[in-house]
Amino acid sequence: MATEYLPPTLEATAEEPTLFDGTTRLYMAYACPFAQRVWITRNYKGLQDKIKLVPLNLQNKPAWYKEKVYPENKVPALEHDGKIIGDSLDLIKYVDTNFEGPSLLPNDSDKKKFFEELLSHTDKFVGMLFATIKGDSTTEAGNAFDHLEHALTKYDGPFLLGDDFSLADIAFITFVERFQIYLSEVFKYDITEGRPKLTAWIEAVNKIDAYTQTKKTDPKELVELYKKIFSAQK
Ligand SMILES: N[C@@H](CCC(=O)N[C@@H](CS)C(=O)NCC(=O)O)C(=O)O
Repeated sequence: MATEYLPPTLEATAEEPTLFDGTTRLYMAYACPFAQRVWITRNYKGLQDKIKLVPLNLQNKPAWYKEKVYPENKVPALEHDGKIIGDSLDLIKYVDTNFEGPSLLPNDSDKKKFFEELLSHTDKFVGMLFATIKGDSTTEAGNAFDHLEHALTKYDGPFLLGDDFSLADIAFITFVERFQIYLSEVFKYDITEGRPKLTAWIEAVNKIDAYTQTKKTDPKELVELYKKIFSAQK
């Protein structure tokens, strides 16, 4: 897969696009783990020419985004067929179902059921990871990664639903990417130690171009950002 040209991030002064002109746009931020889920899905399905990336500076967003595009003022949001759809977990399913390209969900009904179970666990998983930033222990994050290690035994990997990369992997990897770095930098904690399935999963996902092309996390910036979020919440 050729490396895609990534458009520049829009600041507050950026002119608004000609909204609802038939162009499908993914409003996102390169550093956002939620938006990255949809970005990976788009890439995997080969939709680089069909879904245009519109990266926003979250610290300095253009006013038209909240006023005319997405009143929740969050990313990701997708402009498609004259409407706006938000929320990353809804969006990865929407993109998989409503666009061409290889399917990211199995036909197998047991796997589909397990997929829904995994999806319903993602918020808790993410909450447990973020608890580490607020506290001074890795216990909760460790429990979250143990859960993932256990989930990977269900179909014996390498991916969460077995042999094939799917939306389930996409839902988790963007947070695993960040917390693998954060926990290593701040706590010298290696999430792969004692977790062979998780180790193999991370390796397998890192062979998927659609994912590696979205990996933009800079360790120093990440640690600074997460520490800032924590001090703002204190
Ligand atoms: N539940 C939403 C969460 C999206 C979210 O929180 N996005 C963050 C960026 S990573 C955001 O846009 N925050 C508002 C802001 O930073 O102004 C989803 O899954 O899409």
